Amino acid sequence: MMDLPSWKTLLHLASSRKLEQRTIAERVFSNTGAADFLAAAASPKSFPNFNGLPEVIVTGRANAGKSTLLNAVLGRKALLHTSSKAGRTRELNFYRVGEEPGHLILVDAPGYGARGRIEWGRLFDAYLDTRKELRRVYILFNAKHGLNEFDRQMLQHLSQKLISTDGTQPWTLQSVITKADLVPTSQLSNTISRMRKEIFEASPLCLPPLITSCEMNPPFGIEKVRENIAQACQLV
Ligand SMILES: Nc1nc2c(ncn2[C@@H]2O[C@H](COP(=O)(O)OP(=O)(O)O)[C@@H](O)[C@H]2O)c(=O)[nH]1
Ligand SMILES: [Mg+2]
Repeated sequence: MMDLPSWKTLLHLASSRKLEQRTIAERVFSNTGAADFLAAAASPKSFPNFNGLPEVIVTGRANAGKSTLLNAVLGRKALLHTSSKAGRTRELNFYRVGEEPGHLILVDAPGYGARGRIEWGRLFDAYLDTRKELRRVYILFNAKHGLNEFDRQMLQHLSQKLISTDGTQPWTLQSVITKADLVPTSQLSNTISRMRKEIFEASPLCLPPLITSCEMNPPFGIEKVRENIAQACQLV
């Protein structure tokens, strides 16, 4: 009979795999200066072609911190336009990670909710339904505001799209809680537990939230987001 690996060996393998994942993610995102804006699409006809590079997209209510998070992930201060005014992003914006031809593409999307527009929703849906390169959707929730009805509807909407009619899963869904710095430390753990539960109730297949803050110095949670993206794109 074959010898089974010991727990010690398994633990060692798991920890060296974690280290490897981190190193690869660091490499993927290391050349921050090379990241670039590639294209904007206001209609499905203008979805660009990047020769099959894997893509991830962010969504969330207006002001959830989508553009800020992508700037942080890219290691850039202002490649993406951020704003305290809601609804500045009206198109899908495509950004390359790394020097040409690039490792992967990040896509910034217009916000949904009271200030979102029907046509932005259609554009986002067309992207989800047709984009072969899509690997993971990141849905962002502001820690200070929690989830509202629009968020629950979006989670349910995404859940329906998660599994295709032939039973395959073309992409995965990952939640992110942003602006953790806006919640007093004493309440943070309660807030996260509550939001995690609400996310699970609306979308059981959504991956449990990563926690970020771009206002902390240094920003919090960005390495985890990078590792998560690299893993979703099967670069690790
Ligand atoms: N305190 C705090 N503010 C943030 C954080 N991330 C983004 N913001 C602010 O939230 C506002 C909206 O951010 P933005 O990235 O434009 O949101 P978007 O509409 O989802 O793209 C801006 O004023 C940002 O400076 C964060 O982690 N902490
Ligand atoms: Mg934005």
